[in-house]
Amino acid sequence: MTISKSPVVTAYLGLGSNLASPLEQLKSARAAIAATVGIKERAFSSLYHSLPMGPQDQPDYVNAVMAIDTELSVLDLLQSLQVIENAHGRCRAGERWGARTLDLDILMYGDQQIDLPMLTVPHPGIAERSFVLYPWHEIAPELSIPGKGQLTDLLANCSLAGLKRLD
Ligand code: A4P
Ligand code: MG
Repeated sequence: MTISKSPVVTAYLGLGSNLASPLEQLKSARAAIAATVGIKERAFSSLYHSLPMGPQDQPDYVNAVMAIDTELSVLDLLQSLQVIENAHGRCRAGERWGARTLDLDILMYGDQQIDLPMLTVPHPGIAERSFVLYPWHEIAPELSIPGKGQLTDLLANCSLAGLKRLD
């Protein structure tokens, strides 16, 4: 009997935090993601300071984008990321787009377009979010996003909106 290996897919993840030492949250999340069985880190962007999108009565955010190679199915990847969010004190009772210790979004998973009740990929907010597009472009300047076009073109149409690179 041959046991076939799961195919390896390149995926991109958005990381964000605006509570409880955001810089440390992102560094710790990066380590936890890279240590997950079935995930290998390919690249990690600079860290960026961003103004809050959504309710304005919350602290500024730190954001970054990570590229991974993964053998996990997209739903297993989502579940692993939610386990890591929870381990970082993520509380889901608050308002939409409210403050959070850690938010991990699947921006893209190979060339797949997924529309399920619990998962939309590519992430629907990409085109309007400078805190996603700028760090992402830093690590994947040639990327084409399924259903959305070239990352470079999305970036050209998105203002910085107060985004600042931290390192
Ligand atoms: N879900 C659907 N698609 C995805 C995906 N591609 N990746 C579902 C991850 N999750 C996805 O998410 C709610 C549900 O979305 C999950 O259970 C999953 O099944 P959540 O993280 O619990 O809730 P949320 O984050 O408050 O909602 P939402 O609409 O996903 O918000 P976003 O898009 O994550 O935005 N401002 C700055 N400057 N920087 C930020 O990072 N982030 C947010 C949250 C608001 N303002 C921000 C930032
Ligand atoms: Mg989210």
